Amino acid sequence: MALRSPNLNVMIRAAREASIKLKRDYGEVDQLQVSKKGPADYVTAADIRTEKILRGELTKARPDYGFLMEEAGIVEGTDPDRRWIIDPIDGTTNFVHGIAHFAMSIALQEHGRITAGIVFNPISEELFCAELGQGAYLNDRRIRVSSRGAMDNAVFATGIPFLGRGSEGDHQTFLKEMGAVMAVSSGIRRFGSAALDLAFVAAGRYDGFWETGLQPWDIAAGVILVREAGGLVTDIQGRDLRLEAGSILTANRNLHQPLGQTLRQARK
Ligand code: 2AM
Ligand code: CA
Repeated sequence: MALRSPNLNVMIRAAREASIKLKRDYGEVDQLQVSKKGPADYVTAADIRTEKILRGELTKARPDYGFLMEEAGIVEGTDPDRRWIIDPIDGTTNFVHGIAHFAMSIALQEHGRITAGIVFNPISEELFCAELGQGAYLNDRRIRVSSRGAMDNAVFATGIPFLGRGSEGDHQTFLKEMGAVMAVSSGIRRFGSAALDLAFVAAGRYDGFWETGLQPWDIAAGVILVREAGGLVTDIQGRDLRLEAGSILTANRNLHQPLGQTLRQARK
C-alpha cells in the first residue's frame, strides 16, 4: 500500500502481537472460560487478554494517548486530543461457537475525528486498514466499495437483535426492515461482526450494511474503511453519523439512498 504512517504501523504491530495468543485461545475454544454479561452476551478470557495486550503495546508506542475500550472502558491519556478506540474481539459469539468470523478493531480518534482504522481477522489473516485521505486497503491491495447500482442486484449485511439485545419493539422494527429489504434485493447476510461487515462493504463484497444498537468500538474502525473506500456512512435516518448514536447505514453511493428509503419506509 501507499506509505503507512507511523501510527498505522503501531496499530498493525499491536494487532499482530495480540493475534498470537488469540489464535491459540481460539484453537482451545472448547476449554475457554466463558462468562456471560447477560443473555447471549458473552465475554471470554480471550476478550480481556487481547484487550490488555493491545493496550500494553499501544501504550508502549504512544504513552500519551487515551483509550475507549469495550472491556475496560475509558482511560484518559495525558494527550486530551488523541485516543484509541478498541474492540478486542468483534464477533465474540462466533468466537465462542468456533466460527472463524471475528476480528480485532482498532481506530485512532484525533480531535474528535477518526483518522485511522484497522480491522484484522487473525484466522483468515485479512487485514483491512485505512487512513484519512489515503484510501482503504486489504492486506496490500487497494479496495473500493462495489459499483452496483440496482437494489435487485445488491447483497446487504445486517445484524439481527437477539435475546438481551434490543427491546421487543426493536425486534419488531428489525423484522419490518428485513421484510422490506429482502423483497427488493438479492439477499441479506448476517455474519455477526459489525466490524467485519463494514470491512466487507469497503471491499465491495457487500453492497451495504445497516444495524442498530451498536457501540462506538464496534464501528469506529469500519467507518473510516468504508469512507476511504468511497462509500457513504450515516445513521439510519440519513443524518451525519455520531459513533454514540448506535445506528448505522452504509452503502455505495448509488445504493445508500434507496436502501435508506426502504428502511425508513418499513419503519413507519
Ligand atoms: P461483539 O461481538 O464485540 O459483542 C453483531 O450484531 C454485532 O453486535 C457484533 O459487532 C457484536 O460485537 C455487537 N454486539 C453484541 N452484543 C452487543 C451489545 N450488547 N451491545 C452492542 N453491541 C453488541
Ligand atoms: Ca463488538
